[in-house]
Amino acid sequence: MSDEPVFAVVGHPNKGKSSIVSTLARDDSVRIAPEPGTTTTCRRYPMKLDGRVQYTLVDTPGFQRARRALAWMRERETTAAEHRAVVADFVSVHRGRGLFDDECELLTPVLEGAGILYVVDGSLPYGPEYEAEMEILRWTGEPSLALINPIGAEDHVAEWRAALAQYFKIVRVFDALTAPFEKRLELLRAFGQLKESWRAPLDAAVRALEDERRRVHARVARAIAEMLVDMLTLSVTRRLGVGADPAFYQAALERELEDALRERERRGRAAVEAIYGHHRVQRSEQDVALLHQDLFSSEHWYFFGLSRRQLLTTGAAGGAVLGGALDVGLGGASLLLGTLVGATVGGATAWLSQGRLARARVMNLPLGGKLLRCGPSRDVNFPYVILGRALYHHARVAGRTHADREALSLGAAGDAPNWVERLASGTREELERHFRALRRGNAGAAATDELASLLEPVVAEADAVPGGACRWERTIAASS
Ligand SMILES: Nc1nc2c(ncn2[C@@H]2O[C@H](COP(=O)(O)OP(=O)(O)OP(=O)(O)O)[C@@H](O)[C@H]2O)c(=O)[nH]1
Ligand SMILES: [Mg+2]
Repeated sequence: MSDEPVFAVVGHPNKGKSSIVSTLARDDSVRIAPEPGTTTTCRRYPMKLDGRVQYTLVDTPGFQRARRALAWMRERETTAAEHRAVVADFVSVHRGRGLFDDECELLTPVLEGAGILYVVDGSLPYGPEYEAEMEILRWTGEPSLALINPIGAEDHVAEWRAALAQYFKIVRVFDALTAPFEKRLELLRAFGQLKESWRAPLDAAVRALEDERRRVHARVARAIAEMLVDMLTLSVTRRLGVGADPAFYQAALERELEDALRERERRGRAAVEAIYGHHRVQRSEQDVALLHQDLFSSEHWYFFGLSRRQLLTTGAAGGAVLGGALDVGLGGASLLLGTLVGATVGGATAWLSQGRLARARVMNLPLGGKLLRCGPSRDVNFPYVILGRALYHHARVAGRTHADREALSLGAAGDAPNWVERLASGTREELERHFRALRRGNAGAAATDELASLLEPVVAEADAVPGGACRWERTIAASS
């Protein structure tokens, strides 16, 4: 086989083998469940980055009858030099015959040259029943490392270390569910110590992951910047008939704006999760609410899709243009209308300013009405609420392993301001300048670019807190 590092994750059932595969392969499609016996066949999970497979993890079923399997092997034991051949015989004799299916399945990738990652639960006491498993693995002669994955609250790590050290050169504690990024890299470096030819590819994998993390921060910053610009410039409109009372429609329009903002925010959340390779996150988050403010702009007259101001501008350019604009608005059937208004354009400007043109009827249809606009939000705090929520979400996602299948609960809205308070004062001033520009309606591509580069170090910092997002949460809990 090639020298691409391949590791078989093996052990007793239900000790977090699949969780480790999921976290290290960064793949949230790996099946993980509280019941033992979840994984029944081997499956390879290549970790691809920069267009190539950096390393591969093989998920395996747990040992079921390790003692009986070892007894069979011992009966055929001659010298240590033959151990591996006896294990290979065991697999070829028992494959597909029912009794030792799981043992055959999990030993196959090891006999094909995969490194062994032996997983135990450090929250349960050590017991001799594991010795047969470790002995069989030792007989294969493949490079191996033991991982103590503490699933529960009790701490039996010391006794596990003492036992494992007799079988494995390298023993590490690794919490599959919460291991922060740095800890994952550290483990990959340890894998590189197992076999000389794996060192270089695993060092390269670590570097590739570090480089990618920086690119990820830039992409997250951009996703948040795009969402901010969209949400801060979002408005909804409704065309009302000439006699309609706008007050009657305001509540519905406000709800429409809130729904549109929430939808935009949800898309932003999913985009950030996807950047980190999380495609199946169930998220619960309090909906963003509009702050109390004057969301409704004064009513405009509309005239076939053009605001009064547009019409006035167009009208000033001459009757032909106004006639043309109407043709665009009405399609071919408006020839009559175009001529009609084109001819009277001198008076149209005056008509428009009084809303009279909108009231005019052609073939019994009104020519226009009132345009009611809700949004964008002008509240000075609103951008910080959105940003705070986004940074909080990001830190939680950045610190999340792919083995974590719990719903992502983003807690109370009160968490968000803490995140903004952490911003350096210089950054806050710069942000305020951008938010002011957005309130003035300056939302071009350059605005998004600038905002994205301003947010990049903020995003990176949230990810670099030792202990990951969980530490941040504890700080938030303590300070609130
Ligand atoms: N709290 C906690 N739970 C974990 C950890 N690792 C695994 N679990 C949980 O333990 C259960 C079993 O995890 P799996 O990864 O499916 O274990 P497995 O060894 O692959 O199990 P089988 O395929 O059935 O042999 C799941 O409910 C996991 O969420 C951990 O580090 N901490
Ligand atoms: Mg499994």
